[in-house]
Amino acid sequence: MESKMTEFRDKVVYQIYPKSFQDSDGDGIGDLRGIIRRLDYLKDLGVDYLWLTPVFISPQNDNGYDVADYRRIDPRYGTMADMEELISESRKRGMGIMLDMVFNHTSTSHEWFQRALAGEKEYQDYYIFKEESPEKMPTNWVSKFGGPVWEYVPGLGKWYLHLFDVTQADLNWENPRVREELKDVLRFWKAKGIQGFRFDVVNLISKPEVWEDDFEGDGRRFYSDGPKVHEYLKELVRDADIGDCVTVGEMSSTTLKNCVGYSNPDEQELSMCFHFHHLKVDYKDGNKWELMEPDYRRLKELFREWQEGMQIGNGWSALFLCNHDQPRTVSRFGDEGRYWKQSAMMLAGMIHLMRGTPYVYQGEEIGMTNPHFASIEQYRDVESLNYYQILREQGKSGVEALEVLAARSRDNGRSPMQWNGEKNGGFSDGAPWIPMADNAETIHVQSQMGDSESVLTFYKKLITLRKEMKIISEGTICFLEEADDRVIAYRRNLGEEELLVYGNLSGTVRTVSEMFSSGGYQKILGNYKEEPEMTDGRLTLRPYELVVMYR
Ligand code: TEU
Repeated sequence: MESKMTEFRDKVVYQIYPKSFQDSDGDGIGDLRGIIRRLDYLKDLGVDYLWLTPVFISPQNDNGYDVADYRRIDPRYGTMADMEELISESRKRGMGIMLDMVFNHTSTSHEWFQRALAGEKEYQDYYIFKEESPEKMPTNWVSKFGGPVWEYVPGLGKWYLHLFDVTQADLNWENPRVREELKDVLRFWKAKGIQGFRFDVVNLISKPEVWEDDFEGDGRRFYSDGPKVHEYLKELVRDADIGDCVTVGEMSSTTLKNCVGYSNPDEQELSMCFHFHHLKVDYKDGNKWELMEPDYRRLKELFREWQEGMQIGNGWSALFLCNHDQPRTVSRFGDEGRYWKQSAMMLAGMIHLMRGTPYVYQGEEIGMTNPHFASIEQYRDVESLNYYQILREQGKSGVEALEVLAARSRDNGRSPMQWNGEKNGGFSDGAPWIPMADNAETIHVQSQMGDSESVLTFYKKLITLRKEMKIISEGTICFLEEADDRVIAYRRNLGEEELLVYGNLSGTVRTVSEMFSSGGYQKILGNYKEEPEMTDGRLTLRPYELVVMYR
């Protein structure tokens, strides 16, 4: 089993947000046939798995993370026949499809919830209903999207729990029937040829035994990595027989110890984890809605702590700097201007060469930036729209609130894919469901294809290198002491081989603090044509320079 559970380690996953990837029928919404049309592009990029965020029947209050039927395709995205064709066409090209399983909650439009509302006790047990007077919420917890986590249903005289939107009701994993239903969903998709699963906020599924108010925080400490989460995951993977699929769990406010448990092959839980600590280094006092420049020292410390900690525990990380919930990497940690290209490449190399499985989020491979929305009408995301109101209520002006959204909104990662210089970037013939980024005419796939110095070509090199060099997928990692906050340096080792990675996280020249003797090393990758510069036995890095040495 160990081999099955670890054989994905030299693979690369490409994340598709279908709504914004490629529209094929002119309704402004990306779809499955659009993805099929772009399969040759993805094969050429060299990725192994395509993770699709949810395409199931859904009212789309949270863009599909509110699932109303786990076995049917939402007509906005196409049909089951389209999905089957996507699976087989991908397979022909050597790529597997990974689906997104949203098992912490369902849409309140789901039949189960509707039957619960209609008074069927059996289905009320599928969710977390609490009997309390209408004046008193069961706990004081705050929803991830703002507001309370409880909603009162007058007809039933009960409150139900929703950690996310009010239309996303949390499932009751304590109920064995719920667990059986979800296993069945996995069996259904595996039988269709699905080769992997991403589990949405899966470390939130096990709720506490005692429901109490949180006077220190928003309640998350009571339900993150809950008491039975490891037990449930083991059972799910075993009974649904998905141990031979690649599986990744999205872990919200998790701990290193738990992530080791989720992903150590001996535990027979998941192949790997998404953990987010490194993506909070620009949250002031941990608050996403308070702007702050990234704390690069903290960023490096977190990489070190998690990379080395997961290695010691034989856990495995998903490597990523952005996704559909995050701002664009280059806008956040790099430079959108003069060093756009260098910074996009440096950040890519920095993350891809760590220990773990890299994820490329659509558009990242061409260095897409935040879209620079300037009015509230351009936003679509439920969280952004809620927080715009909350920020206004907290006394921020409209301009200030928009400034926060422009940096933090999840819509930053959701503007449509930029394919070419034509209408709507080649994404759609119709009006896109969300506006294009303001630089769609200059940053696009077509202009980077076949250009040996483009960001796209650099991603291809990184992906090829992973296939050619076992040290990247299997080597150990050790972070190097580095005094400069803006220089990241680490070493990979496998047998006699060694790989050194140096990245300059700034737009100014930096000198690496450790002495470097070039004995036997050769530069195998970088984002500048010139050879690395040396000053008094030390490497000097140009703005956003990445240097990868091998011996
Ligand atoms: O996200 C989980 C999650 O908690 C966050 O990334 C969240 O969007 C962020 O913390 C808010 O600031 C997953 C999905 O990736 C996301 O798109 C869904 O909205 C969410 O679960 C609910 O299903």
